Amino acid sequence: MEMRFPEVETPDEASLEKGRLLFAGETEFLKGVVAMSGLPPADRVEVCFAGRSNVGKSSLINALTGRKGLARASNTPGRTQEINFFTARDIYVVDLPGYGFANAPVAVVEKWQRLLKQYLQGRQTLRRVFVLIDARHGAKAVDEEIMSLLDSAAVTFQVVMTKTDKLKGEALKVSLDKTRAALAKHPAAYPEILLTSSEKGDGIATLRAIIAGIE
Ligand SMILES: Nc1nc2c(ncn2[C@@H]2O[C@H](COP(=O)(O)OP(=O)(O)OP(=O)(O)O)[C@@H](O)[C@H]2O)c(=O)[nH]1
Ligand SMILES: [Mg+2]
Repeated sequence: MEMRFPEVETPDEASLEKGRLLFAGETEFLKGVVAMSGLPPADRVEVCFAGRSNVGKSSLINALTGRKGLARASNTPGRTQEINFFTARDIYVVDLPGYGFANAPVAVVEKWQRLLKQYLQGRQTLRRVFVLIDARHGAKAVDEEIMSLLDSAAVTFQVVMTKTDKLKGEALKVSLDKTRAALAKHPAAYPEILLTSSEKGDGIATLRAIIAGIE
């Protein structure tokens, strides 16, 4: 049977408005966590952004909230070094350290990776993991590893292609098709793929609506 992974269609007006409202208030930084014991109480819906270092996780959170400096983004891979919790009205939005290459000592990177995996597998209220993939590079071995981990833990994830402003039409389509093919092997994958550009704002309203629709 052929499996299809469609792109996300534009949500209806009511969903877009719900998404806009979710991020229209002050999104606050709550805390940065370096150990499982530091996690805030699991008492509300939580979504997180995972992906390789430099893929654009922090930039995407800034784009969602419309606040450029909220999550620290940087050209230096490995910028985000803690599990950072933000509160958008009644939900937690979580920025994660990148996996894969990071400009930090090996022992430090291993410590983050351990924490990251514990968090992804063991957080009861984590409703959806957004797995960010650079539209130019596609899914790499480390992405496959994280997606398999999420399959095993039965945590639903949805792929978000980032930096789509860096690719033109046909190249973007090729990258999207490859990513679809990679997703076919992952039972925990949400079927629709999001195309975003934090730089240009593409896909941001849609992502807000998706997050607002998660219960
Ligand atoms: N052109 C373009 N550049 C982007 C986009 N999103 C992020 N970037 C750039 O990519 C670099 C990395 O962005 P970050 O948001 O810090 O990436 P990250 O995934 O949080 O990285 P780590 O915290 O190191 O894991 C920065 O220089 C951003 O300006 C985008 O949509 N388009
Ligand atoms: Mg970051």
